[in-house]
Order: sequence, then C-alpha cells, then structure tokens
Amino acid sequence: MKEQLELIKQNALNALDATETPAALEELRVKLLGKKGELTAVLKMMGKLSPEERPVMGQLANAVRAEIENKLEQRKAAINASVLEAKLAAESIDVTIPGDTVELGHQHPMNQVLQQVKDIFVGLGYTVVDGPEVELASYNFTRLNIEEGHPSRDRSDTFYFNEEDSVLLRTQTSSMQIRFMENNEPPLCMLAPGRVFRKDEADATHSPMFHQIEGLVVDEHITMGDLKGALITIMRAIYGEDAQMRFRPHHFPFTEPSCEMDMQCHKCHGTGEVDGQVCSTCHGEGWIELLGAGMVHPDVLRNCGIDPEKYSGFAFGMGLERMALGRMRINDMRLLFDNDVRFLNQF
Ligand code: 2NL
Repeated sequence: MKEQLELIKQNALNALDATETPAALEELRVKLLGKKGELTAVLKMMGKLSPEERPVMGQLANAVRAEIENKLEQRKAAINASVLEAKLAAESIDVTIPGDTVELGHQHPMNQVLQQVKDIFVGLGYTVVDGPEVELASYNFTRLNIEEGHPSRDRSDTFYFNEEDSVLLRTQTSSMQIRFMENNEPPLCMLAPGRVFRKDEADATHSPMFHQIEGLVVDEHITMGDLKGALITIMRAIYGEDAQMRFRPHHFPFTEPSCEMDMQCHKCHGTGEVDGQVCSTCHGEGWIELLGAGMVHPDVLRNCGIDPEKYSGFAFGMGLERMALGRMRINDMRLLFDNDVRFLNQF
C-alpha cells in the first residue's frame, strides 16, 4: 500500500507539472482528489489494514494528499499568471501606430452663402425669421394679392396637398412675412430665408426646390428712397463696394410700385462684349439681374392688420442659388444639389 501511495504521488506530481490550462488542471484535481479519485480509492481500503498499520498509512496518505494539494496550488498560480501574461500580450496596444485621421467636413456652399448674406442683414438690424414649408394658400397667395385664378397658383406650377388647393409647399418665403406682419407691430425689419418649391424641370438654371431670401421693412414714412438706399448698401456689401447698380420698373401683385435691380456685369463692364465676343457672364446683356423689390401694396398691409394710412414699407426677394453660382463661379445649378463630395470639397 505504501508503494501504491508513492506511485500515486509521483504520477500526480508529474501529471500536474505537465498541465498547462486552468480547465485541464481542474479536471486533474477531480481525478486526483475527488470522491472517485485514486487517492480516495486507496483510503477506502484502509479499513482492511491491521490496527498497527492503519495510523501509519493514514499519516502517509494525508502527507501525500497535502503534497498533491500543495503542488496543485502552485500550478494554479503559475498557470493563472501565464494566462494573464498571454492575455496582456494579446491585448496590448501599440500607441505609436498613427491613428485614423477624421476628415473635417464643412458647410455646403449654399449654406456658406446663406450665412454670409444673413450676417450682412443681421449687422443692419434685420431679424431672421423661419417658418413652415407646408403652407396655407392664404399665406402663400391670397393675402399677397394673388387671387384665385392667378397663373402662379396654377396646378402645373405649385405642389398642392389637397383637392381644394388650400395646402401647398410654399412657392416663396413671403408667406413668412405675412405671418410676421400679422403677429408684430411696426416698426418691422425682418429677413425670411428658406427653401421654396415650384414645379420646374431641373436644368442648369432651374430646380423644383431652391432657396429664397426675402426682406421686409415696415414703419412710418418708409419711401422708395429707403428701398434704393438699403438695397444698394446691401448688394455692395455682398458683391463688392465698386459694383454699379440700376433699377428697372417691374410688376408684382404684392408691391406697388415694383422694380427689379441689376448689377453691371463685372466681366464686360456693361458692354456685353469681351474681345469682340458675346460676354459669357451676362450673355451679352451687360447687366445681371439681382432681385425683385417694391413698396408693399396697401392691400397687403391691410390684409395683415396694418394701417396703410399710417405705415408704409418696402420688400424684396432674391434667389440664393443664383447668388451662390455667381459668387462661386459655378455654371450648373444641379451641381449644388447632387451633393457629390468631390465637387463640394472644392468650396
Ligand atoms: C423675386 C421677387 C419679391 C417681395 C418679393 C414681398 C413680401 C411681402 C409683401 C410684399 Cl410680405 N412683397 N416680397 C416683393 C417684391 C419682390 O421677390 O424676384 N423673388 C425671387
């Protein structure tokens, strides 16, 4: 029996030495020390020994057990240490590897132009106002003196949401100005930039969605002189202090009198020709159309609860895409909406 214990011990210690993983170690522990283990089997035979042999063998068996347990703890510590070491090695981070550079984006050219123009107006005291793109025909048309049956209300030009043609995608940001006049007392000095929608086929100069900026000033004693002074100041801030401007008579239902403002072509200086060729910037016109404007029609003021006997005002509207194309020397409006980053990254 003594030899048997000695053999169990030697085999156990050898097996423990050869074990490399926590799972194998646990399996071995059960095999060596568990209820169905070899050592337990030997101890169960103790009863068959003589009373003299029993304590001696018992002592020896306990010593063997203690030695195996000792070795087991040692191996456990050693294996855990090597597992940790392997884990740390596998998870180590090389802080010297260059990181992935995050490319910094920038504003869309449309928004850059919008921001620049807004800054100029804010500097002059204009309040910037935003509003709904889904509008009532009342705000978009009727109160602006655009009666039912007017061609601009036609279903082929306007996106309607219902059969009565009373809910639509706004075709101009004037709807916002009507709302503003309705809810505020003069003096008013406001700017309404935003998306507007018209049923246009997309080509180099048209898109069914585009951006507009409209301005409105209402107070006592506002005249056409205020309109001209304000617009010349603003357009020179946008296009350069030496820009030459002209006003032409025009017609809008919501202003009276109405006008359009042009800027002299910076390429041909108003001649329409460059080196004997038709100027490519103004197409031979000599002038570039900038905006439409006028004195707010008394009926429009009245429609918004403002007394036209006491107050008068001027208003103007311009397309932002055209301004962006001109300022950034882009020749096709569709480029602004394609959102190809190879194009956008140039601005
Ligand atoms: C253009 C012309 C214009 C207005 C917009 C306006 C707004 C109110 C009352 C009167 Cl609430 N007028 N806005 C006036 C004249 C011209 O826009 O060519 N836009 C692209």
